[in-house]
Amino acid sequence: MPDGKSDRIVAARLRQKERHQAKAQQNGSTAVRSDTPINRHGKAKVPPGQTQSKKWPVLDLGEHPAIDTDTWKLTLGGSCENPTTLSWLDFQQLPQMNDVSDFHCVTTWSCLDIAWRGVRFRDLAELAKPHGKARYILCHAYDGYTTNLPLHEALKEDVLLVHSAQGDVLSVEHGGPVRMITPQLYAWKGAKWISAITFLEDDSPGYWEQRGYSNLGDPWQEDRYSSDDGA
Ligand SMILES: Nc1nc2c(c(=O)[nH]1)N[C@H]1C(S)=C(S)[C@@H](COP(=O)(O)O)O[C@H]1N2
Ligand SMILES: [Mo]
Repeated sequence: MPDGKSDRIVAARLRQKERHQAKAQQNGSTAVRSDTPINRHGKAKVPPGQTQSKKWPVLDLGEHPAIDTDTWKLTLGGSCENPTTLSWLDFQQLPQMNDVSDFHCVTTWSCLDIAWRGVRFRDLAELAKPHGKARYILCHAYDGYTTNLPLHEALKEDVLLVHSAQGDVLSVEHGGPVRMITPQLYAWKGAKWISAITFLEDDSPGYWEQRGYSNLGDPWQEDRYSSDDGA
């Protein structure tokens, strides 16, 4: 994890969290207009408090690890019957899905209708066979980032580990060779440069979850920040 640079990024994002919480206290909740377009889950395509961005911003801790497909590996481990490490070739041999979904960053921008190609998390879980007691996952990335989510959220059909976006190879700045996407949750739940997924019986907060972001991050509930951390 880089020091100075990521510290400044974290400080700026925590200031934004405070501004957002102060404003939300003044305004109450943001209502969704009844004529807004809806997504495949029957929810507003642009969640409350979000603004559509035509360009896809790059947002991370400032370090873009250069992992080529020869060295990239994905390790599935923790509470599962069949811990395994996949090479790029192994990964390419799994069923490849195309999907179009939206991308919501907690800092209030949303990108709509990104065309993805990759492997469903669900298919990876089928390989690893999580134990019945496994209820959470923790995703690890090559830049040292981590993020946790409930296993049942990760198992939703549009949660993918993608290697292509908008018909092109996923660029390094957006998390190539492989990143996760979680369209139903804020985008910080999708690790760029993903390196490992650990199945857990007990929840374990990731990078932003330890720094005052909410544990679940449901954009339609504006579940952005945890309120009990005092930050
Ligand atoms: N490895 C890693 N993954 C990450 C991050 C990060 O810093 N490192 N930032 C998260 C955040 S806060 C967002 S909004 C999205 C941004 O993805 P993008 O840069 O492709 O827009 O990546 C998420 N995944
Ligand atoms: Mo984000």
